[in-house]
Order: sequence, then structure tokens, then C-alpha cells
Amino acid sequence: MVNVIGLGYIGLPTALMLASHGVEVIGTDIDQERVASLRAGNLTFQEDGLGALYQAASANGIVFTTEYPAAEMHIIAVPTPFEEDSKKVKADYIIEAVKKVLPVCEDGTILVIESTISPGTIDKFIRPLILEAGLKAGVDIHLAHAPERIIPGNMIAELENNNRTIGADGPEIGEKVKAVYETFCRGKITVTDIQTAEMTKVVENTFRDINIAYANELAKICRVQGLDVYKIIEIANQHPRVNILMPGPGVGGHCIPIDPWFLVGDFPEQARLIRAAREVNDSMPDYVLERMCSVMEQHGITEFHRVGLYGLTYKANVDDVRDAPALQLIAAIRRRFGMQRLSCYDPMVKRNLTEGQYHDFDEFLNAVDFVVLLVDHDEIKQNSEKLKDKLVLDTRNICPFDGVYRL
Ligand code: SAJ
Repeated sequence: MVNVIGLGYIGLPTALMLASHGVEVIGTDIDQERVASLRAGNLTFQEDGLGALYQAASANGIVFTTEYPAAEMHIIAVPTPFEEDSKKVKADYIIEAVKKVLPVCEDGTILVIESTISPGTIDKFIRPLILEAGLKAGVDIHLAHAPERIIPGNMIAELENNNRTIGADGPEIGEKVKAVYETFCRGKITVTDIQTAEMTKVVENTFRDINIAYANELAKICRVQGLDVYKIIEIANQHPRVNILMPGPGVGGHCIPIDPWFLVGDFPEQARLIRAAREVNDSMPDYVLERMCSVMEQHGITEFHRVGLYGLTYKANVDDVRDAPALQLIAAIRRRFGMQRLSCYDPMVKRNLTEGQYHDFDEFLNAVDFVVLLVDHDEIKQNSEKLKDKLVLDTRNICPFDGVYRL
């Protein structure tokens, strides 16, 4: 039996995937409300195919609980934020989960950490817990790291098809963990040691952060020089070995704005480029605010509620608002101009997140003169002509018509 601990964005689809492929699965979460909701058949976030997967997993007897049961393998998928000051990984949730599960572990239990962690985290924080419990890692309890690589918006297909990495103390345990993931994963699974697996995961998200930062920096340079950054990226990308990403209003989500900090926190002397990239990406909401203010000034707009922010999620077609550039922009506006009444709208966000939030696209449009496009949801891509008589600051290069302000 496999116990998945932490039924969030990664743990839930993983638990459902394993169960729907015939593995006996228990899903554990400390949040009683979340467990009650899952038991009642209400999914806690939206994702294509998650509903069908839930049905298949339920038919195969998946159980949701707040208890920690004995199991041959525990997969821990809890959040790993970073420490505000030091930027080092904050392993508290993993430590808590391991402490709670150790008392029910039998000889030979495998603890798999899925959460992203900086290299050395398992050795530094998890092995000592096992010793403290009077057990021996590698003898009584086995440790492994199996970081995920799935992208919100295409999670189910990526869970099935992406290659994966498994880090373990030796090939025997690595192969055992691999066999469990192979029940649903058709991608190549590389087995390596734990620190290599830890580093690989952090390095992948850092690669993306640095490349997005490059695109964002180019947008700023092109603005100074009066050049069209999108045209330049399009032409440059015709080079066979160049693939520049897209500038945007900032980098949100729960991985890319966080994981690179782990390296900066642990290797401040060496991680210069990584830190600079983080700073460039974190500067983007303020840059959007500068652009927004210059358009307002040019057109004599003084009231913020006549400005509409389109898109509150961290990226297109997901309902996830964690670390979303729009929320950072709202915070920046309030820092600079005090509590302003803002107008905003997002087709994916049904609950009320902030004041002045509309839930109908047309009502939102009627209420504003100036639209700041922050997320390239399909809805706006398909309806961009509705913006033709508005002032528009398009931070995602969606609007194909003239007269639109860009980054
Ligand atoms: N973004 C840009 N320009 C781009 C691409 C993205 O501004 O050209 C922005 C997005 O709008 C968003 C942020 O970056 O705000 C991050 O979005 P994303 O789609 O790049 O990444 P995530 O956070 O949804 O998922 C990433 C993925 N990692 C990589 O692509 C290396 C995913 O595979 C990981 O599983 C996930 O992080 C994770 O959980 O680690």
C-alpha cells in the first residue's frame, strides 16, 4: 500500500493516478476540510481530467484521511517555501510529516520526498529524524527523493508522459520506487543518488527562471531603444540554437519564483546569476506599474477604479493565484498610492479575492476605460476585439491590433 501525504496540487493527482492504476492508496492531509471535501467528491482545484481520474481512483477504493496509516511506502508532497531572510529552503512541513509518520513505520518502509528541496536537505533534516526515532536509515527505513515535473494546466498528461528522476541510497530501493511510479508513468525514469536528484529538480526550475528573466530584461532594453521585443524574439528564435521565452508581468506560481532562492540561500557567493534573474523577475510587477502610470498620465486618467486588471491567476487557464503577478501589482499600487479601489476580473477565479472584483467579463469592461492585460487566458485571446475601444496595456502580447501599449 502507498500513502500519499499532502493532497495539494501535486499530491492529489499523484494519489489519484496511482489508485486509478490499481495501486492500493490512502491519501493523508492535515486539513480536515480538504479531506471532508475530497471524501464528498468535491475536488479542491480545477485541472483538466482530474474529475475523471477521481472517479477511477474512487472506483478502485482510494481512501482520504487525516490519519497516518502504516504503509510500505509514504510519498510526501507538502509545500516547501523559503525562509524570508536567508532564502534557504524551509523544510518544516516535510519535517512535520516525517515526524508524524515515523511512529507507524514498519521495518523496510520507504519514505519518498516529492516536494522540491535544495541539495542536502534530506541528509541535513530528514536522516537525523530517523536516528532520533532510534531507527537506521538504509536499514529500518529507506529514503528516496522523487521530484515531480508536471505543469499546471496539463498535469494529467504530463504525469503520464514526462520523464522522471528518482534519487535513492542504492539501486535496490531506487528500483522499488521506480516500480511504483512505473504503474502510471510512461516516461523514462532515471535512478540516481538523493543529492543528485535534489539538485536536478532545483536546477530545472532555475533554468526556466533565468530564461524568463532574460526575456523580461530584453523587454526593458527594447522599451528604452523603442524596439519591438516580440518581433526581435520571433526573429532571433529562427536561429536553430536560440529559444528565447516570453516577457511577462512577472513570474508567479509555487515553484519558479521559489526554488532558485534555495540555491541563492545555500550558495550566496556562487549563485550570482541566479540571484540577478530572481531580482529581474521580481521587479516586473513594479515595471508594469510604471508602464501603467505613464499610460494613465498620457490619457489623463486619475481614478484607479477606471483601470481594469484582467487576469488574477499566475498564468493562463489555471485557477491558481499563488504568487500571481496581478496580486503583486495590486500590492505595489497600494504601497505607492494607498488603498485604491481597483477593478479586476478573472474568468478562472470564482471566489472573491480582492475588492472591486467583477465576475462577468462584459460588466467588467463596461466599468473601465483602461485594461491592463496580465494573463493570456483563452477567453481574452478569443475575445480580444472586445477591447478595441479601450485603452489597453497588454503585458502578454495577446492583442493583435494597433494602438495597444505593451511592456
Ligand atoms: N512565464 C513567463 N514567460 C514565459 C513562460 C512563463 O513570464 O515565457 C511565467 C508564467 O506566466 C508564470 C511563471 O512564469 O507566471 C511560471 O509559469 P511556468 O508555466 O513556466 O511554470 P509552472 O510554475 O507552472 O511549472 C513549473 C514547470 N517547470 C519547468 O518548466 C522547468 C513544471 O514542469 C514544474 O513541475 C513546476 O514548475 C514545479 O512544480 O516545479
